[in-house]
Amino acid sequence: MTQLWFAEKFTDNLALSLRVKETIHREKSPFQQIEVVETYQFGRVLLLDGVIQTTTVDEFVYHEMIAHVALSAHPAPKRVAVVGGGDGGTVREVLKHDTVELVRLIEIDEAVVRVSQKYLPEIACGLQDPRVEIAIADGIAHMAEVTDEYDVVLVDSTDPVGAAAGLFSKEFYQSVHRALKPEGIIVAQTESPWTEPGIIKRVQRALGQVFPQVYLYLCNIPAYPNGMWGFSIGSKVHDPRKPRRQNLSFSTKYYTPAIHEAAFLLPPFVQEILNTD
Ligand code: AG3
Repeated sequence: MTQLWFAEKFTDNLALSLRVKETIHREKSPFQQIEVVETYQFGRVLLLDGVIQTTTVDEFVYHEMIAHVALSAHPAPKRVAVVGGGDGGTVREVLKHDTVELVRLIEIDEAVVRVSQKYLPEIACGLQDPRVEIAIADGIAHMAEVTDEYDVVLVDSTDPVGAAAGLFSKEFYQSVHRALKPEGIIVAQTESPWTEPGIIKRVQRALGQVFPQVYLYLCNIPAYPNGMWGFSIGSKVHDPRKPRRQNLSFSTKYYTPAIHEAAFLLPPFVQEILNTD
C-alpha cells in the first residue's frame, strides 16, 4: 500500500517526516490552515499552516515545562494568562496548581480551540474547568489594555511569523510587564537553539530590557525542530530558577523540581548564543 508521509521543513536543508495513518480534520480559518493528522510515531498531530504545534505523544513535555517552572517559582499564583495555546494543553497544566483561581486563555483563532476540543480531547480537557475563561482575542491588544492583572503570563505562541511575530517584541513584553502584578513572571516559548539561535538571542535581549531577571531554560521535545527547545523566562522579583516547593501535589511526566533547576543549566554552545553580539 502507498505510504503517506508528512514533512515539516525546519530549515531550507532539514525536515522532519512523519508517516501518516490518516487525516482526521482539515479546515481553513480566517487566520490559518488547521489540520489534525493521525501519525504512527507521534499519535495525533495538530498542524497550523503545516507546522507541527503539538502531538499527543510528546505534548506533555512542552505543556509541563511552559507552565510548571513559572508557577512553581511564584509563591502563590492565582491569576494566570495563557496567550495563544488554543489547544488547551498549557491551561490543563496550569490548573494542576491549587492556588490558581483564574486561567484566562487569550487565543486569536476560535477554530484552534474548537478543533482541539473535538479532536484532541486529552489535551483540551482543561478548557471545561470553571476556573478557565476563554477570550477569543488578540493577545497583543489584550496585554496593552490591562494593568496589574496577572501573577503569571505564559506565551504559548506559534513560530514568530504572521500574527505571532508581535509576541516576540520588546513592546509586547513592556505590555506584559504592566499587566503583571509586582511579583509577576512571564514565560515565552522561544524556539530551538539549533535552528533559531537569532530568535533566542533577540528575545533574551528584549526581555532583559524590561525584566530585571531573565533566563533561558531548555527541555527535550522530539517533534519540534531538533529536539532541544528553549523557553525564555522573565521575573520581577523571584528567582525563577528555584522551585519553591520540593514536593509536587500532582503528577507529571517530565517536570520535577530537580528538572526545574537542571533546565537552567545551559551547554556552552547555547550560553554562547546569549553572550555573543
Ligand atoms: N506552540 C509552539 C510550537 C512551535 C513549533 N515549531 C515548529 N514545529 N517549527 C505550541 C503550541 C502547543 N500548545
